[in-house]
Amino acid sequence: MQPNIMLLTDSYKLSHYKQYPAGTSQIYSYFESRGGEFESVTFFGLQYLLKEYLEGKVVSQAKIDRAAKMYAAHFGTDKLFNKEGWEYILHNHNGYLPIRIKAVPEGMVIPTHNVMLTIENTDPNCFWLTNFLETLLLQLWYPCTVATISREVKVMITKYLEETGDPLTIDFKLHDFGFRGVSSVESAGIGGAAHLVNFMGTDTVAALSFIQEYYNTDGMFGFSIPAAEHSTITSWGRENEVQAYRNMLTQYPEGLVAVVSDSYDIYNACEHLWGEVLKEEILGRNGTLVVRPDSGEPKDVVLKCTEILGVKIGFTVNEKGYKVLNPKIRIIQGDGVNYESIGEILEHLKKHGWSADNVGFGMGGALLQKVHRDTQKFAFKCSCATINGMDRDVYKDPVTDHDKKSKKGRLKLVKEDGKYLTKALHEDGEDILRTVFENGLILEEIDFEGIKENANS
Ligand code: AOY
Repeated sequence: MQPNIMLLTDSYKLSHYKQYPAGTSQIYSYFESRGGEFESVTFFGLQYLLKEYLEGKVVSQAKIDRAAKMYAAHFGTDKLFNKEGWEYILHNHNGYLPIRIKAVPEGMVIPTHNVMLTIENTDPNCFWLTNFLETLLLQLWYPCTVATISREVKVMITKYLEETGDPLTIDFKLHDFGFRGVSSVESAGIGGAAHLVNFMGTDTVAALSFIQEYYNTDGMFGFSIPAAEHSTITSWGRENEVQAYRNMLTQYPEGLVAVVSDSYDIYNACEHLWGEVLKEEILGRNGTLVVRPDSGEPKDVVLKCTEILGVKIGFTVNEKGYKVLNPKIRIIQGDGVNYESIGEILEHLKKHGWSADNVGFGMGGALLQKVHRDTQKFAFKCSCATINGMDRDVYKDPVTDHDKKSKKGRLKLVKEDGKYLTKALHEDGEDILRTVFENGLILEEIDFEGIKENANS
């Protein structure tokens, strides 16, 4: 079913058009992160929202009639829904939204507490429309938060690679395992794409078509490899575990192959099955076997597996003084992985002389689902209202929580001496915010390659 913009909001928004002061002709609002887990956030996901929900003729008489009927039943009265307002947009703007949106280019990393997006009505009769769109636009919190976490993990792993290994391997160090743990296919596409702003490894196939559909490309931005799951190992029977593993090596004779190895005893699998029975097949193979533990305390299990495989398959010491397993074998940890445990695992390996080169990570729930709007405290607030032709600063500053204080006036984002700053629109400095949407049209698009470049500079 086609989206109906009149139905994509909170119920109370329907009653707001009558609540602004008489003489209101413009409402101007902005989007920011008011702090949270990390000090900077990656802006991502707006072009998807614009293309999916806001671009073009989004108002028709049929949609108005459907919304009118819905709200009459929902509220028990047909007095609340602003039917005349929407018919005004249909008749005077051909159903195109009289709205202007300015935003930071997607992929850019901005310190919290700065303006990232502004929105205002372009027709004075449609002052009520600006904040009607808050509900939809605030959902930007999700792709921005996922891209932010993924980037912070990238920063941390890069630090360990610089100290103990090869930083050029970073693109495949964090693999997205999160599809099954998210609340919908749509969230998998959005969140999975947000991860691929920073990395190149994913098992979330929904992200691939999402990027192609909304970010102007037919390119491939996520890669994966053959990998076992428990059923493909345990279906051979407990006594045939080694045959199940050998089958993986023979079915995929070249390149990377990952094998979950904790079905019965991960340490026995590393020491005797991979480390003895199958050792020559691993060493003779033209590629890399990736052993995947999937239970236990992550930092202990990863270290112990690394130590066992080091003894059994061999290792060298790199120029940074850290041990690196024989390149025919690596480890991927996907269980219990989050920002904290990745740091613990890498620190534990380092403390015992092992390079970060030995390990990759799969992250599911902690990447795509264990996040919420307050992880980075995203907010959308009105900062300016034009009333009887005069601009008024609009803000909140609750005595009960001054962290919820909002900005005042019309805003711009500038970079001065290498630092991002939010200023009044009339002050000096080139605005980093770009007008991406005006009167129903997308004025400027970006492709996924451009987003990755922004994220990297
Ligand atoms: N995938 C790297 C490629 C993917 C996966 C997906 C939940 C992979 C496993 C692996 O090596 O082991 C969803 C759990 C695992």
